[in-house]
Amino acid sequence: MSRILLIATNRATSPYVVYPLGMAVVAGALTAAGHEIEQFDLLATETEPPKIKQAKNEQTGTKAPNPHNPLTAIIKNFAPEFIGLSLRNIDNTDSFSGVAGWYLEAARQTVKEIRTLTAVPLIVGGPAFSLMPEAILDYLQADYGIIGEGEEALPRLIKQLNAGKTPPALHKGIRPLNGDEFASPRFHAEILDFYQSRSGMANLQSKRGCPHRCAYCTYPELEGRRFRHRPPAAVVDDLERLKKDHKIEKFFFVDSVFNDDEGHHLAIAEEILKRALKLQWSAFFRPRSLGLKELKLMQQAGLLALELGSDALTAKTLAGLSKGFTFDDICTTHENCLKLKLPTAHYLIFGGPDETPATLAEGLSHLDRLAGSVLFLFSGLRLLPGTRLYQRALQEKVITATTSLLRPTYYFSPEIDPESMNREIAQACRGHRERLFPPAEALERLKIMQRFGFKGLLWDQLLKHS
Ligand code: B12
Ligand code: SF4
Repeated sequence: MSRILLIATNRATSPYVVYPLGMAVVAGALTAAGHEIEQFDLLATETEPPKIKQAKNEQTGTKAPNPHNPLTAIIKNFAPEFIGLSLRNIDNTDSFSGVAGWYLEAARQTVKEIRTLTAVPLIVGGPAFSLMPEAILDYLQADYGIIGEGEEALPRLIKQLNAGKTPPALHKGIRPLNGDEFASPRFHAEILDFYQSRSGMANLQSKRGCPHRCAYCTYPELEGRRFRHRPPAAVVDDLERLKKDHKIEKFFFVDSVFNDDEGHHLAIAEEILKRALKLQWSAFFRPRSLGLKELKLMQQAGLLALELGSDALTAKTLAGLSKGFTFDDICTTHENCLKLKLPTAHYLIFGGPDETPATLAEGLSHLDRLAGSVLFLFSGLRLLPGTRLYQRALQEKVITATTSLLRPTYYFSPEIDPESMNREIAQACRGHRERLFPPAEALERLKIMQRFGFKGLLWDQLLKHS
């Protein structure tokens, strides 16, 4: 058995800080396989306790390993035989952001820093990594990478390395795991405290996969094209444990889409109700088939607010994004939530496939139909491999087959001028506190709320205070 140090490299703090759940799940699987695990979170340790500055070597000007630096200290004291890096985000997917919204350079610096401290194999995984594994492995100069879920693939790679084999650099699970094979996350008390004190929420996954085929979306590529459900009892065991051991009562379900036609979301709600757990939770929803009965059941079980992937507000742009639902579906969902006083946020994307000046005008005129919701508006779509939008962008010669997508490249419909579109969107948002555009300005508003002590999703409180 081996000593393995897992490091969460994510330092993003918008829209709020999110607990490194992927690392915790991998830690759960490795512990179950009998390994000795330490978990280290860069954001938490750099923020609290206050960052300990690394001493500079006076002669060379290079940074000498500082024994008081938390990363140095953990590598020295734990003496890991393997290090696993969890990579959550490549960038912030905001077309207005420049280099500040790109996170891979910082991850590469972390790899460099680790290399000055130890020569043990470095293994990378996580959703960001899995989107472009070859390019990211090469960029980071790490040794191995796991594409997709880590529970089975990582222990297998470690076994091979311990047996003196020379496995290839990139690995994948033998097959997609069944829902009852997903590891239960091993939450780290101190890391959890850090995230709790800032966001007031923990996170959990109730299933993986998505059968829908939205044109830009990488989630089915990352998690598979069918739902794989964790047994509701296992999910609610985790919720119960978090409540009992860590006093956590607010959660976000990180499922790609929480409501599914097979009703697993309702089974989770029923299980929470059966155990009479007092919890509050939220999730991403698809604005279709969310009737009053279903919403009421979830509300009774603690559903606090819904984040809706509505994406577009005209028939043409909904079809361009292959959403598989209509503007009427969006309005029905919206009205049902209003009836139950359930706060909602709609995510909307302008400038996507088939956007024209006419659809823009129609879409913006439909914003009023969503009054009473928070609207997060985005301009352009981050192009990522493995999506249908990527193929379309190739056909439309927005990119070529050799364009590197490591640095963000955005798709804008060739039928619209992005700059004038952005001006029109900004104009439509003026005077509406709940219409958040451009994204950076919206996030700044949420940050101010954080400074005033607000926690949780934040946008739901924006609604209360508008
Ligand atoms: C839920 C979610 C959110 C929620 C999180 C809520 C919460 N409280 O946790 C919200 C809406 C807040 C959010 C925000 C953002 N998100 Co988000 N989010 C997701 C989503 C759907 C799930 C992430 C998750 O928790 N998965 C569950 C865990 C268990 O799975 P996992 O991390 O993938 O871990 C598994 C494997 O990856 C692997 N693994 C993980 N770590 C490691 C480490 C090693 C060593 C190994 C071997 C394996 C391994 O094994 C794990 C178990 O099988 C993903 C898309 C997706 N379907 O993955 C996007 C995703 C991660 N988000 C993304 C982005 C961009 C963001 C934002 C930057 C967007 C923005 N501008 O606001 C912010 C950043 C927030 C932050 N502070 O970091 C991108 C990242 C890619 C990219 N383009 O950079 C993704 C991939 C979506 C996409 N666009 O493709 N997000
Ligand atoms: S946008 Fe949502 S519903 Fe569409 S494919 Fe992605 S996860 Fe599935």
